Amino acid sequence: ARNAILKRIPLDEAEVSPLILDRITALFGEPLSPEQAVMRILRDVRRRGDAALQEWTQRLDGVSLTNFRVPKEEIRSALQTLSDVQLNALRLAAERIRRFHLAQPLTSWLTQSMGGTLGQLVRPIRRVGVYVPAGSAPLPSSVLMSVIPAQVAGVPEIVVVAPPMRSTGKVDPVILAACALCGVDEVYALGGAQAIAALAYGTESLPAVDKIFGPGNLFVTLAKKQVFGTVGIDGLAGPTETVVIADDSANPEWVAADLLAQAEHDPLASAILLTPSEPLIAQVQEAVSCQLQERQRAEIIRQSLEVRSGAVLTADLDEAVALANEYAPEHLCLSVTQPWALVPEITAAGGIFLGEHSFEVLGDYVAGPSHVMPTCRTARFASPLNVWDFVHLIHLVALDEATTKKIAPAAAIIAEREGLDAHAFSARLRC
Ligand code: HSO
Ligand code: ZN
Repeated sequence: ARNAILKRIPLDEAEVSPLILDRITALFGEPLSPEQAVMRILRDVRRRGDAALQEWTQRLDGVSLTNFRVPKEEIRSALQTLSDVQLNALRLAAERIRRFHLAQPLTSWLTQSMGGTLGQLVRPIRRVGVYVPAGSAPLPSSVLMSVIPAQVAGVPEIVVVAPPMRSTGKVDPVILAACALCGVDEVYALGGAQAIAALAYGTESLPAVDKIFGPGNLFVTLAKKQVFGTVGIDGLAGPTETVVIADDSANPEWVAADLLAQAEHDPLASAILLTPSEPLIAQVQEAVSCQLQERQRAEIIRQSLEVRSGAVLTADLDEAVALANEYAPEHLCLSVTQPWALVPEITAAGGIFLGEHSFEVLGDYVAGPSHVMPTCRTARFASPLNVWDFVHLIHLVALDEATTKKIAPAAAIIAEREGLDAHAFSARLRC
C-alpha cells in the first residue's frame, strides 16, 4: 500500500484519456499527441494572430468572439455580483496576501568591497500574464494569489486571461470581480493553448507579455512548456496535493475534512495521511466515509481518493517525515503535538501548515502566502509563488582602474587557455 501511494502516476499518462485523444483526432483530422496538437495551435496563433484566436476559440470553447478584451466597465460592474460579505471576505484575503508579500524583501545592493562598485539591481518584469482556469469551478482566490504578489513586486502591466464561458461567451463575473478588487483592468476572454500562444507571441489585440503565470489543464500546461524560452513561465502546475502527518493527538474529523477538501479539486488530486497511529487511521477512514456522504462534490472526491490518495502507517513520525520529503508535496500539514519539532527535518514541501489551527484551507484563501505552490514533486527544487517570481536581477560592474589592472591579467590568461585570442587581446590592452 505504501509504495502504491507514494508512486505517482505520471501526469501526462494519467490525464490523456482516450476521450481527449479522440477529440484531438476529430479536430485535426489525424491522430496527434497532445504535444503535437498544442504545437499546431501555437504555430497557428503565431502566424495568423487574432484570426487564429477566433477560430480556436470557436472550435474549442464553442464561442464566437471578435473582441477578446473585456470592457473595463464590465470588469468594474462585476463587483456588483458579489454580496457585501463576499466582498469583505475577498478584501480580508487581499489585505493579508498583500501584507505577507510585502514582508518578502526585494533588495538591490551595491558593494565597494571588491574594488570599485559591484552589485545587483532588482527590476520588476515589465508585463506579465496570469492565466485563470475555468475548470470545474472558477477560483477568484487564484486571481488574488497571483496578481497581488505581482503588484507588490512592482510589475507595471498585469494581464489576466480566462476562458469564455460556453453559455454566455463571457468571462465568469466572479473572476472579473476579483480582478476589479485587485485593480486589474486588462482582461481577455481567452482560454486553452490559444490563450498561452497569444500571451507568448502577441496578436493584433493582445500585446505579448514577458512571463506567464497560472495553472491550467493539460493543454495549457503543455503550451506553457512549449513557449518557455520565448517568455518566462512560473512552473508547470499539476493537481493539488496534500500530505497530513498526524499523531494520536489529531482530531480525526478535522484530518478527514482537510483531506476531503483538497480531494474535491480534481479526480487526480492527492490527499495522503501519514501516521504512526493505527487507531487514527481507522478513525479518519470512518470520518471520511461519513463526511463524504454530505459533500456536494462527492463524485470527484471519491475518484481522487481512489486514484492518488490513501493512508500509510509509519513506524514513527520520523519515518512519516522521511516519506513526505520523498513525496515533496505541495502542502504538508502537521497535525501533531509538537509540529515545530518536525520542521528542521523537512526538506521538500511547497508549504508547511503547523498544528490543527493552521489547516490548509486557510492557506488556500486567507492565511497570506500564495496558494500557488509547486506540485508533482517539483517542491524538491521549486518554491511557492512569491514576489521574486515577478522580478529579475541585473548585475552591475563598475570597477576602478587599480582593480582592473590587478585582475585583467587573469582574464587574459584564462582567455588564452580557452583559445579566444580576441578576448585575450582586449584584456591585455588594459593590463
Ligand atoms: N488548494 C488549491 C488552491 C485553492 N483551493 C483555490 C481553493 N481555491 C491549490 O493549492
Ligand atoms: Zn484548495
